[in-house]
Amino acid sequence: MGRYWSLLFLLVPVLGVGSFVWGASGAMWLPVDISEHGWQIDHLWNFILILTGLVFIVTEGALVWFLWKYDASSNPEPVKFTHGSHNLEVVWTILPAATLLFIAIYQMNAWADVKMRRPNVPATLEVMARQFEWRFRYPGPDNKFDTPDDIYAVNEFHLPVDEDVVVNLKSMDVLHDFFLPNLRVKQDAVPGMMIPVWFRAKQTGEYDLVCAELCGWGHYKMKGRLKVESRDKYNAWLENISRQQTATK
Ligand SMILES: [Cu+2]
Repeated sequence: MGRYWSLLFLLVPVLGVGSFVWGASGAMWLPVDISEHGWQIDHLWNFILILTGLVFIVTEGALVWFLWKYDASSNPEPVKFTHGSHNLEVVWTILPAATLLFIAIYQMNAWADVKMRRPNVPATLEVMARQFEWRFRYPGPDNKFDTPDDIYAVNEFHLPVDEDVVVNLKSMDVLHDFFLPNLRVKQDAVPGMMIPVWFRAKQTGEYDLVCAELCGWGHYKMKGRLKVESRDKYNAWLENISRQQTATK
C-alpha cells in the first residue's frame, strides 16, 4: 500500500468539490431569489465561494503531493527540520490580509444597500419576535402604530409586490433572527432595540419566514409564512383582518 494511502486524502478535495458542482448544477442550490437586492448577496456569496474553493483545491493538492512524495517507505533518509522562513511568513500573512481588505472594500456597496440606504417610505409593519412565534402589526388605515385601528396577525403576513417595504423589527424576550431566505434578508431581533429592515419583493407567491437564531427549546417551530401579492389582494387581506378584529371587539 504505502504511498497509495495518500490517495485517500485526495478523496477529500475530489468529493468536496464534486458535491458543490453537483449541488450547483441541480435544484439543490440557493433558494429562488425574489428580491431586488438579492443578486448582490448572491454575487458576493459566489465570489467568496470560488475564492475559498480555489485556495482549498490548491492547499489540498499540495497536501496530497507532499504525502505522495515524502512517503516513509520510499524516503529512508531521516527528516530534516527547518526553523521557518521569514520570507514565507511575510508572504502568507500579506496575501490573506490583502484578500480580506479587497473583500471588505468590494462588498461595501452591497452592505450600504442592505443596511444603510433605507428607502424613504413609512414602515409597512412591525414584526415582534417572541418565543416561539412571529407577531405582526400593521398601522391600519390611519398609518400610525399604537392606535386602535392597528391590524394584527400571527405567523402569517402579507406584503405587496414591487413596493419598497420597511419592517420595524423587535424582540419581546430573547435574541431571534428574522430570516426570509427568498428575499436574502437576515437580521437579528434584539430585545430592547427596534431595527429597521427593508427589501422589495419582485415576485408574488408564498415564502418561508424562519428564525435563524437558536432562541430556546421551541426554536425549530418558530416559522412563519410570507405571502407576496398584488396591491389589491394585499389591501383586501388587510381589510378582511381588520373587519374580523372589529367584529370580535
Ligand atoms: Cu426565535
